[in-house]
Amino acid sequence: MTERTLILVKPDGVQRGLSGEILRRIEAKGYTLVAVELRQATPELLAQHYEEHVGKPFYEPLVEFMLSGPTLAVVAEGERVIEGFRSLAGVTDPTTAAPGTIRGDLGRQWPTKVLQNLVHGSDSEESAAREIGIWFPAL
Ligand code: IDP
Ligand code: MG
Repeated sequence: MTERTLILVKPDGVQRGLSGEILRRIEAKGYTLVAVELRQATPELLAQHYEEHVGKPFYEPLVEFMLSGPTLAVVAEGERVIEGFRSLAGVTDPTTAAPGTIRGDLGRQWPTKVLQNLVHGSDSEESAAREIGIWFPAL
């Protein structure tokens, strides 16, 4: 079934000039870009986006990190793209993410309280619908 997912190139990826490389990998895999927009997040938007993490020990540093610069918000479409992009991204911790993945090839641990891991990808159909609604209400 063709589906859509919400992908973010987080501020570390945009600041490091990796937006193009990350979009290239999404397109090279065969997914279609539906929307791409450079946005500055706000605390309100992040509280919605990271609803499930509010109150966790890494939540405050996560918000501070996500406010540190612009984010590239992307909607991509394709067969099983939700699962497929999570696979392209690699596991959450960039130190242990497999080589060949975005986080594994391009990310590493920095001396901060939050894992700066370049990208976000929706983790389920429900999350994708909710997150696309937050970042791209017109879609
Ligand atoms: P995901 O991005 O791989 O889905 P989540 O568990 O949803 O990972 O966490 C959201 C984001 O919060 C992560 O991408 C990472 O930036 C940060 N994060 C998650 N767990 C930790 C942690 O244990 N320490 C520091 N930062 C974390
Ligand atoms: Mg997540």
